[in-house]
Amino acid sequence: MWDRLVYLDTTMLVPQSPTGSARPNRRVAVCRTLRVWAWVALSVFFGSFLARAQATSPPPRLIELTLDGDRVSAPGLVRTGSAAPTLRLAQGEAVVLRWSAARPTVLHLHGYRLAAEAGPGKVAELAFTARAAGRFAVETHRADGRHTALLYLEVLPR
Ligand SMILES: [Cu+2]
Repeated sequence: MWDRLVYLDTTMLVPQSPTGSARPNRRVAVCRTLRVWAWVALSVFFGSFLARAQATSPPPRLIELTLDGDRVSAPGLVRTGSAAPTLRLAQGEAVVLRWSAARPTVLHLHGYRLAAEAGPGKVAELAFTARAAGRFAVETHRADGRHTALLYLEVLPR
């Protein structure tokens, strides 16, 4: 935040007169100083507001998933027949899907455009806030080009 403030205000810190003379117009200089202080006051105000908002938001829900072949296991999965299981989230919920996989693969969450690599000794994390409601596939993308739906995320609207 301070970097941006300094960047925005470097031109204001060196008052220049509109006529280009070396001696700046006093009213212009005062006006620019007031603008700098207005920026400082606004930055402090919004900075404290942001810090308070971050302090009150709960930590993301961690969901640990294990991939064995194309079979996913995790607490809270809903299975219906042989189709890929469903994991339900509430819209607005912040989650981290932490994947362990026996074989190297890329996990791709459609709709949210998130992907991460998992494999032996490599845990993948898909971290996001479920802003978009709907049903979204999580696919495994293998090195041989095969894409398989492992899981569906259902984000239930509030
Ligand atoms: Cu995909």
